[in-house]
Amino acid sequence: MAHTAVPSAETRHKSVAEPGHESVAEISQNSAAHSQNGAKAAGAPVSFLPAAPEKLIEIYRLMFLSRRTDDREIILKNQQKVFFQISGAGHEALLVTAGLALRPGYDWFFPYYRDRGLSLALGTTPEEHFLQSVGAATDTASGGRQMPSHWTSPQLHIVTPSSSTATQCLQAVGCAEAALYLAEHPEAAAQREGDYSQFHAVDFHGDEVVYVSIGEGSTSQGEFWEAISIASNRKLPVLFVVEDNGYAISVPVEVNTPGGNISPLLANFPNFHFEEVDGTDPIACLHAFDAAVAHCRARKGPALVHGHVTRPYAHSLSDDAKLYRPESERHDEALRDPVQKFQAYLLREGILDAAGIAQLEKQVDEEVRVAAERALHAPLPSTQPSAILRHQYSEDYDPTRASLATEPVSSGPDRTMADLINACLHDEMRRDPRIVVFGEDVADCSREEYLEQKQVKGKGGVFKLTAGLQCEFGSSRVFNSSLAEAAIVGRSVGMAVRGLKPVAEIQFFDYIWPAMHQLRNELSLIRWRSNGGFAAPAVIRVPIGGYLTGGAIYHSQSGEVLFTHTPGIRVVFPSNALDANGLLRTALRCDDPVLFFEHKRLYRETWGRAPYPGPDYMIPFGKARTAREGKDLTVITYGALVPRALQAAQRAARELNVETEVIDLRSLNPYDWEAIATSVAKTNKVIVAHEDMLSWGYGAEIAARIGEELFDSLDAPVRRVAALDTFVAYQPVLEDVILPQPEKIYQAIADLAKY
Ligand SMILES: Cc1ncc(C[n+]2csc(CCOP(=O)(O)OP(=O)(O)O)c2C)c(N)n1
Ligand SMILES: [Mg+2]
Repeated sequence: MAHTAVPSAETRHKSVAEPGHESVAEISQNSAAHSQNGAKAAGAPVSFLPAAPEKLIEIYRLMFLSRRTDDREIILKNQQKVFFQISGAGHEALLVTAGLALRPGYDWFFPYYRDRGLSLALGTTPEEHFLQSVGAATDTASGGRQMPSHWTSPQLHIVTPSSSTATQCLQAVGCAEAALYLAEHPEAAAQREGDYSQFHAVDFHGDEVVYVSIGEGSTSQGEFWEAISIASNRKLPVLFVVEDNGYAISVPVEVNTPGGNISPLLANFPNFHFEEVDGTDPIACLHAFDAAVAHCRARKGPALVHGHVTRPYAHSLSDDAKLYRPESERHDEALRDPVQKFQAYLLREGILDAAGIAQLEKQVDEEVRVAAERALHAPLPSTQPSAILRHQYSEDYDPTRASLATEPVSSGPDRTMADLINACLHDEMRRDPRIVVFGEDVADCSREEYLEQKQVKGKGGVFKLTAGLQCEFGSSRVFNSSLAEAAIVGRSVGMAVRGLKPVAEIQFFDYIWPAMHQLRNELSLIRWRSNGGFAAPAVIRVPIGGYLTGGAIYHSQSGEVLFTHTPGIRVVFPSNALDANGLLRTALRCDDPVLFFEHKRLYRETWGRAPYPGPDYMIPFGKARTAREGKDLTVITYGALVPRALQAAQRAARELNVETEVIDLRSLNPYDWEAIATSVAKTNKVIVAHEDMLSWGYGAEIAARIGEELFDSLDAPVRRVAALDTFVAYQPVLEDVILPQPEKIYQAIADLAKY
């Protein structure tokens, strides 16, 4: 069987060739000299062996290195020198052979916490593993932010993982989509000065494979099935590896998986190559991975290798398997231990003799001992808050800098917010070939022939915000996603990590929740948790809000505060056409992930229309707009409450002779504290108004900070105007009472004016 070309063991593991270390070839030679078994001795012609003896010895060395690294980490944990341990024990044969079948720094990797063997086979070092165990400043994966066993290496293309089971599957799908996209659009690799692409070189080869692994228990997650389904449907070069150790912590496989075996359940997905193997047998695994990788490289579709492995060390060091697995079961499993079995195989086949094994193991033990020792003396991370907060956002591109602001080059008639968002998308897609637009219903028409034959006009979004994009830029750049919100955001993460600029749409804010995991635990965290190693500057556009008359519970929700409470993601919420255009352009050019809220009620409002401002109009994030000047009182607000606050302010001027200043925040994270402070210092009275519910709302933070920092400027208590603490009801008379109306803002102004 032809082996995929992989960097040699020596290139991946320089330590092997260091002085005092024998190379695998030397161990093989030495062992042959000792061997009594001439015919099968290493160095002799061994055409009946499944692979070159050096390769088999290297597999054993890596398996043993993986096991010993775990063993050493367990000792360190017991000595309280490290703080967590989860092992790859029992998974080594499957993972090492996976690593050797793939190309580090060429293919892409989305592993999970059992993949020590893969990580070592790809070229990470035991010292790097221990630096993560101790949480060192020099931990190359995360600088002390992530637990051990969260392998990460930009150089090797090992993408920063979280601890969430299954989220990695959708990211791998996005990464594979990027591979196909870049092969079709090589011009997208170009870098431009002055936007995010300047800082993200893109590499692609046309036949790279994306590896993702998962435990058998975690295949119960919906995100796994979404990933399988999309990879199958789009024929993506994703190599899925299911590491089936029979347990998810204490839950046996038959509880998670109908029939107790995932393979037959998957068998009908089209375009896949499936392999089910004894994952404790490296020879069987080698064959399985060779076939699976070849299928992916040839762009025939995805592959899945289901390996049956063991779990000798319980789930983690915090788990005691004796509580739920009887002695007999653990004993039977021990007989399948991959390291012991493969050692016996090498001896039996005469590939290594006892002295050769001893020499190899001694060398590995020494390597592990030295690596651990060095890590224990590594510097700890800085505890300065500024250092802790580093890499939450891009250090290369500051989307708040004042110099981004441009003057509109206005021309033509007033246009709606919907028009100017659509115009911005057209402009930026023309400028930036890395932009890919997708989501539910965003395409003009998935069945292209209907468009080509001019049988249909095309849809372009339920609110028509993306209308005409597919017609202008083609179906590889603008396409409908499957109806799966976690997948929309997870794929965005994977594409953005590869250097694309995904612009995804969540159809209604009310349905963002399936994507919450990907937004909260993934998109916003990629840069910080990898200590700046990876970034995912995707833009997620989300129609939001009520005042729709009949929108009811599931088409009227707000909840932006849940995302302003998530570090790492920019949150933008324009109130009018011009701001929407300028802020969206900043979002598309910047280097951070952005959640771009578009108020549905404002899409086509007469208020807030503006002429098209030109293809380079930008507004920096974190700069509020004074929507109305006033000297007596300030209303701080955003979104649909801007026009409502303006109505209330006009009435207050007319009826009460009170001049109200209205500050439109425009972006909620970051927000313009300076503008708030300046206005409050001038008016000494302040109302914070928003559409979302009152309690725990966005206004609570602003009001608290005003109380803390601007107390001396206040002539009256800070007031908040917001929705009732409930969802928006269907019947308009109920909606009118639940959501804050201009009348309510007016009453608050009137009350405050009395002070
Ligand atoms: C989304 C999510 N839910 C729960 C957990 C807690 N958890 C961590 S590992 C694990 C079991 C995973 O079992 P399996 O997928 O079989 O992998 P294994 O640990 O056996 O290799 C659970 C429940 C988590 N990390 N993420
Ligand atoms: Mg398991």
